[in-house]
Amino acid sequence: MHRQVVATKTAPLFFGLPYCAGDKPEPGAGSVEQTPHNIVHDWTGDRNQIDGEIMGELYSAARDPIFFAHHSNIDRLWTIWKTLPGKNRKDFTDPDYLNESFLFYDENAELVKVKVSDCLDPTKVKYGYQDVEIPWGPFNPKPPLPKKEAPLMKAGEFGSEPRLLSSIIRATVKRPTKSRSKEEKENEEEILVLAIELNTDKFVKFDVYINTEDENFGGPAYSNFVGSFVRLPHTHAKPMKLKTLLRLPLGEALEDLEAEEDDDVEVILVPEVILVPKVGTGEEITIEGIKIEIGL
Ligand SMILES: [Cu+2]
Repeated sequence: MHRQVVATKTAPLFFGLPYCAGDKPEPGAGSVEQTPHNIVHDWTGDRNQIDGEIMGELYSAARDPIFFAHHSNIDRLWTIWKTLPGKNRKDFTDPDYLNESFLFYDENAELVKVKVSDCLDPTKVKYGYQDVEIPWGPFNPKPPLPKKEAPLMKAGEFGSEPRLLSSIIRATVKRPTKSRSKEEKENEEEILVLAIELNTDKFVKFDVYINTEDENFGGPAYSNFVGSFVRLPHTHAKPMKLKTLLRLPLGEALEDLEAEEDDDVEVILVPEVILVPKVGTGEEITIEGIKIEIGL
């Protein structure tokens, strides 16, 4: 939660890349959509009934009462995100987004049109959130794996050939710049970008770590963890191959790992099939490329 909400400091990284009429679908989901949103749909669903009436299925999710608690909490996280420090924690301002409208029936059964811009300020829709402690606000990560004394083994560049993510992928990725000032880091983020191809009727999850050789990865409590990719299957539409991006902020993890002066980053992709072997075939997803860029 800390990496997905606190360390994710720009709108495109948190909400996802803008999707406009005429664009290819799913340009790249943001952290709030993937984890916590998608993964909670999966955890409260049932993968054994993947085409059943479950939380992990787009068409039936809202038939489960937990759907409404889950989505209310996602809205709450959105509000919390906007109050955290940082100049790039703002809603999108593109008029295409603000003027997009949806039709609903109100409490008098009258059809009403609601625009996105009507919903961005919770006080306008007459609700607010209780001020509660955020357990994942401060982050005291466990010590990096491995410890700083030993030089990190380099895996070598990813190369230009796509690779199936059926086992762990390691790659050395060049950083476009290093030793950035505090102000530069506040203006723009250092972003790991993965180009992905997947099958839309399959559940896909993998975790991303940096600068570790340990096979025991440790999980998200370690500073080496930078984020996850989670996509729910859409089994009621025609299955197709989909190209998308995963974009993860590296800034905070590089600080935690004292790796800000390094020329490159070791990237480790851990598919869920490795951690939970009975899930998936390991052939749901292909990584087409890995790079690091500076931006929003
Ligand atoms: Cu949802």
